[in-house]
Amino acid sequence: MFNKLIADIFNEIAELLSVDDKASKFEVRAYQKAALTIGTLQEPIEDIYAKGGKDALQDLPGIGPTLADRIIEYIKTGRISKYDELKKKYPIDMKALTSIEGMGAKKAVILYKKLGVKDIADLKKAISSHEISRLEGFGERSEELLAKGVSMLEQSKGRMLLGDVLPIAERIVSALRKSGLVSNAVIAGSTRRMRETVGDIDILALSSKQESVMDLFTKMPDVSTIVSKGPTKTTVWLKIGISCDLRVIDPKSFSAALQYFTGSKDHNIEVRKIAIKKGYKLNEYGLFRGTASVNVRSEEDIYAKLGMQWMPPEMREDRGEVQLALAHKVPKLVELSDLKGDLHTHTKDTDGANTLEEMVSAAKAAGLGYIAVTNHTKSLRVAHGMDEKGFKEFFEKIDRLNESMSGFRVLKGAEVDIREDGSFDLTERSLQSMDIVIGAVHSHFSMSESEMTARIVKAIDTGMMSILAHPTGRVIFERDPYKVSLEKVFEAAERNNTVLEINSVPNRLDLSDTNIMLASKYRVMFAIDSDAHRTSHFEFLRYGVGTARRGWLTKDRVVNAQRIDKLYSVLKRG
Ligand code: DGT
Ligand code: CA
Ligand code: CA
Repeated sequence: MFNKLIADIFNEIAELLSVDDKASKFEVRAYQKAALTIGTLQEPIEDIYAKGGKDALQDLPGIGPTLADRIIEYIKTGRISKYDELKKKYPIDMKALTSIEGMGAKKAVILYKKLGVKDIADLKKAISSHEISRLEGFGERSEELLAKGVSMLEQSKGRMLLGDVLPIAERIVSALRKSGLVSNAVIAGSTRRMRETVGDIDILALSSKQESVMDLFTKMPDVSTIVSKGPTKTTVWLKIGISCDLRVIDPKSFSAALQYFTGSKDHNIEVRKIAIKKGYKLNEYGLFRGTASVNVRSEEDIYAKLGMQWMPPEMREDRGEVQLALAHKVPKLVELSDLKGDLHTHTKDTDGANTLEEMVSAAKAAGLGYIAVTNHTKSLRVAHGMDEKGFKEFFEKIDRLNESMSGFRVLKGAEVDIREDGSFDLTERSLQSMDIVIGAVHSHFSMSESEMTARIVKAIDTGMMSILAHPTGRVIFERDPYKVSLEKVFEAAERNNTVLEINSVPNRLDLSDTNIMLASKYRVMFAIDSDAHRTSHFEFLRYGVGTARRGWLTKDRVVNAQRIDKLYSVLKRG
């Protein structure tokens, strides 16, 4: 399926055109629009072309004859000459450079033109020789920020976001299962534990046809190169940029191997100590008493023999779960199927990609019974935030939609900017008219800890805020959390009945697992939100749920696991 590849190229063409003197704004917009269309198609674009030819491509929104030709060129040759031309003019590693916080396409091109910066290595040189701070429009401050961005990027080396990894791991496992060569295939390691980032993927398979399984695995479309190939363990490098181990396990070792390779290492070490204390030996091959292997059929069996309850993989981080399991006090954690609604979504009316109606039908398809639509407010210009009048009109639209539907409800809300001084950028009257007010920090991230704490606490203490969105502001691999006293924020949330968000966007996951553990010591509730900006984003919810489970949350602590009638009382403000 070429959709994502073509959409990425179109987006990059748009970026390059936007800094090219010869291109018009119109042309830039055309590529962006087409990229959005192609990126959100359900059907492979090559199939659409195969069935309906160029006409079918031109029937897609935002695709005219020129762009249709470019798509056909890619399908036929794997290249787009327009893109090649632009790359010749600007031989810049745009993807790497713009992944740095504070670096857009425009800046990248200026740095290329003025200093010849083509990639991260060049950028590092330019930073250390202080050439950037001397450039007009840059200065010392922006050089410092770029230096910080580079170091964040380097820290991320070798790990990837769970949200990028899990769908690929699932695709590999499902191809193994469908092949008929394995009787079982499962994901283990940090991916199974839903850790927010993954170092490598670990997959276990049960099969008597080791060689055929390994042949199939190394030839999968997701594989780029073979690192090592053997009958019981094969390691490959995947195209997404991460390695993947496949182990074919002997049936009598399967449960022990699953327990072992799920980890974490620290959890395993604790469990092994208990095994030894009880006169057993536990390793990846099995559970043993002396040299005799003990018959175990599942992870539950293994833990039970050691006097322990089974623990969800998300808990296996040696954070006290072993003691809970020994005491048979493992909580029943919240599950994806417990979620009845989503309290943080956006539409096309600000910076979302889909209409209200489209978001509603996607939410229904995701099994939800309600959503709050919480568009951005006017201070957030990049997101085309709405003003009071905009919200009033939009809410009338929601009222009409609610009247026309049964069995699903749209709540009226906003993601309101918490300004530098802790005030909101909408009038109190406008906020009062909403079912939900989500407060969020979107600017001035680098305040001191006491200033940032005062800013957020002041906003919460207005009593106007139902939910605090992404409470630390971190963006994984891109931006550190802002400096803030979470204890003071959680106390304020407790005082005001303000719900804390667990934002499910894969590079946010904010609150994080450990911050959730910290927050759950306070009498506060949590909301697991998708922050969906398009219909496909409801899929993010499972990452939020995974993070909540890693923070040991039960469903009674999650507001959107409640029925809508109960929800209203929890969200009551003022
Ligand atoms: P990652 O890949 O860095 O995201 O994290 P994991 O947890 O997937 O770690 P990985 O791939 O190195 O190993 C998979 C599992 O194998 C790990 O979670 C626990 C187990 N394991 C690996 N090395 C050791 C070890 O030295 N001792 C013990 N007890 N278990 C280990
Ligand atoms: Ca791993
Ligand atoms: Ca591994």
